[in-house]
Amino acid sequence: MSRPQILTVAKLPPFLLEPLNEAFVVHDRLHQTDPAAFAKVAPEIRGICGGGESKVPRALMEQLPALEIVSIMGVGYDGVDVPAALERGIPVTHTPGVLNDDVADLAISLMFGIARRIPQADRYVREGRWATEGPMPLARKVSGARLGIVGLGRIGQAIARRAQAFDMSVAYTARSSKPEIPFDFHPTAKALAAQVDFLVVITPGGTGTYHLIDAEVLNALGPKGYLINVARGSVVDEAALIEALQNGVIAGAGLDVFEKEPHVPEALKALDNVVLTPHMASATRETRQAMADLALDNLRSHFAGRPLLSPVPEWS
Ligand code: NAP
Ligand code: 8YV
Repeated sequence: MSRPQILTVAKLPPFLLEPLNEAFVVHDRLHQTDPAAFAKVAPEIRGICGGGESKVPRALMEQLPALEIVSIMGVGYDGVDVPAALERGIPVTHTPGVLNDDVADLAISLMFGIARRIPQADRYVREGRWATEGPMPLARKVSGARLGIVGLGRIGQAIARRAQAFDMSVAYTARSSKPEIPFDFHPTAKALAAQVDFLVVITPGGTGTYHLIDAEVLNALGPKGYLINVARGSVVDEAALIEALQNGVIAGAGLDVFEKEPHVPEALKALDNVVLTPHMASATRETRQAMADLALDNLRSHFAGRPLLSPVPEWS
């Protein structure tokens, strides 16, 4: 039997692309590189494989009459038009769980990075300023501080567990309160922000959370508060955040995600009270391998007629 044909919609790592090539006939981003060649093979394409930031719009799926599955190597799938897929009975899969540790680790790292000013301190040493200017100004203590988590799902809970080891109090907001979890629930991000020192954002992206963190939330966080975003750039109003950072409305921010990746506004780069990382929260060899394995296994399961390992919740 001929191998199923797959379209990739992201630059996938070799440890996913190589096994994909063994199991399937792979058209690597052909819709972008050679639309004429893509038009010829499009009727045969049965699967799409992409990353958490990939766009899989209705218009792309409409060009693929034989499409049976969309497999995303990432837990976030806000770039996939899930309703359009479900209308045609096409399952969408993602890679939840296997990246919780790394994303939580980076959220905590960004919190320490900005509060203890670690990148700034590194520059201070390298630029010889320690010798000429003496010790750096005092930083902000993290242990024992108040943490607010926006989105207490798989990763949010992993962040909370780590924070407890630093004697931090934990409060949260989410779509619904979780009576079984012993943290204070606040019905809105604004109410939560008013009660904490560090506000960590870890919701999905997409229309449901667009600009959930706006000027009002930042005002509530206040001049001693820090914002950490490891969710999606779309969840934070970036223009409002820049204004808040420039004017001392909040103390600082640690950001792994941005509204127009990979472009980061110059105004943000010019600020000293931010730590910026290039959407790398899950980017360790161990975790990316686990994500790749799960994305591949979902495709294999589908084409072998076995149950999917991790369909998105909308599918169930
Ligand atoms: P999850 O288990 O589905 O948890 C999502 C949480 O967000 C849930 O607590 C949910 O509330 C809450 N939420 C959803 N919509 C909300 C809204 N409008 N207002 C307030 N809270 C809302 O997801 P996860 O596995 O923890 O992943 C979360 C997200 O992290 C992913 O979707 C992805 O965008 C992002 N992420 C980023 C990176 C990175 O590299 N920076 C890596 C991995 C993941 P309920 O519990 O009430 O449903
Ligand atoms: C990756 C992510 O950047 O899982 C997600 O939602 O944002 C990250 O883990 C990406 O998905 C890798 O493909």
